[in-house]
Amino acid sequence: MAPEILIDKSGLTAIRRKVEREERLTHDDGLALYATPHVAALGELADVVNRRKNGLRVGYNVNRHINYSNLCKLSCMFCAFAKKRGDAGGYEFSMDEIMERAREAYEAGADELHIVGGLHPDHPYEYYPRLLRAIKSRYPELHLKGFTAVEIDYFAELAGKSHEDVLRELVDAGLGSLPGGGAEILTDRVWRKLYRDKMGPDKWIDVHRRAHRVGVRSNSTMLHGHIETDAEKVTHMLRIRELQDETGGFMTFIPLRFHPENTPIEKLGIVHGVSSVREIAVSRLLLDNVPHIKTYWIMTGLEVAQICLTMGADDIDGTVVEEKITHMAGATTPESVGEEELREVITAAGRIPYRRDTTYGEVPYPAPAREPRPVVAAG
Ligand code: V47
Repeated sequence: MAPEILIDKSGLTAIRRKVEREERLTHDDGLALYATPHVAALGELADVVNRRKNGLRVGYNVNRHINYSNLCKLSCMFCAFAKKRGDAGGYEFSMDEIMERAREAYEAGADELHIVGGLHPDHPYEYYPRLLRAIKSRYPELHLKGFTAVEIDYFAELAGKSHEDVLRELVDAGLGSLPGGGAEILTDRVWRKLYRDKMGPDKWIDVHRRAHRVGVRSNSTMLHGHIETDAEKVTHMLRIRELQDETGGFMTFIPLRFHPENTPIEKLGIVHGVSSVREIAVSRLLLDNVPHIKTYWIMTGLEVAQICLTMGADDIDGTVVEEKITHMAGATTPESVGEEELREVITAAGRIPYRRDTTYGEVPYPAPAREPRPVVAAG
């Protein structure tokens, strides 16, 4: 036995060799990455891969989330956001309220709106292209990253159209890309236990495949810290890697830290910060074909997100401004952070901040001031 194997306390020597040779990691390697108690060694290895891909640059964007309504036909076990009509805490923004948020974002210099909501019980399909068109015609500067695969599938059902036709119509109305939500854990066991009335793993993958084929790029996520096993997380990531080999359409992967408060599985509690670091490092090592790994500070806190930047992540999401999905589930982070603070967090981690657009193009910093545009009533 080689001497270094004898002192391989982290269990990572064989994987380190593969990383040096830029060899693809296997499912078993993924299990070893989860098994090692040496998170610092794991993070160092992920940082090697990240620097190879992205150097020292870390992206952030100036964005705003618009969660247009939390009325939802589904009842997922991990969700505190969804409400039925008449429930306390249920809400839906009017078109004018949405336009007011778009105006604020535009005037604050944002480059992106992140638009997602529940599966609304009453809106007809036509509501969604109308919403995009209203925003995009007034604020063409804003990239509209909107609607998870779950919403796209619902719209196709409402419209009686194919996913491709719905995606093309939404792009025509102003859609720029799809966010990565709704993936949860892409295994049938977790699907059956936690989100069985929502689209399953095969369909989530298929909607993204179809989006990529019609030229719509997307993100990918993984909800961790509930009932999933390490093996299921590895399977989840390898499914994303497989689709990426086929289409190349994913821009980034984002581990999402489960927040349990006000959910039916509240008693599970919340995972510690070190889990967020591990998910970043493991995903950077396994997802060799996904260009970016994002630490979503809303769910980890800025302090843990900063550490993630030294252990595999090259993106910290954005300014966000208003966030409901995690905050209704007990998040204690602020809902908003300033651009300057994001740059400071990145710089203090020894990295070079760059302001990016949704598709990872560089945006000039500081951005030129924008002229206010008067609000007109939306149709
Ligand atoms: O789809 C739901 C998850 C997702 C909880 O693409 C929860 O750039 C934690 O996808 N605790 C929405 N998570 C968020 C999302 C996202 C966020 C930021 C950036 C991007 C991107 C995508 O949040 C949902 C679901 O997977 N979620 N409930 C909860 N209690």
